[in-house]
Amino acid sequence: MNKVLKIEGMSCKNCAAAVEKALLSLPGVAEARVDLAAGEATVVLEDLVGDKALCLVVEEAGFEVSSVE
Ligand SMILES: [Cu+2]
Repeated sequence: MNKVLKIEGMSCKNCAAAVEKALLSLPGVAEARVDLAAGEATVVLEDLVGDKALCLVVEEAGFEVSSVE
């Protein structure tokens, strides 16, 4: 299962890397890929992971999630 997060506040490669790292730290997240230009992160879930948990780790890393699809 894939989810796409719209993320605000990412401005460079370091931001993208920080978001990827934060998402990968969650159990159940198999892959995390950030598209910096689009302001999006795509996660591949190998387990059920709630939208709230995904938003929380991104927010803890210092960014805002505007939507999860
Ligand atoms: Cu940055």
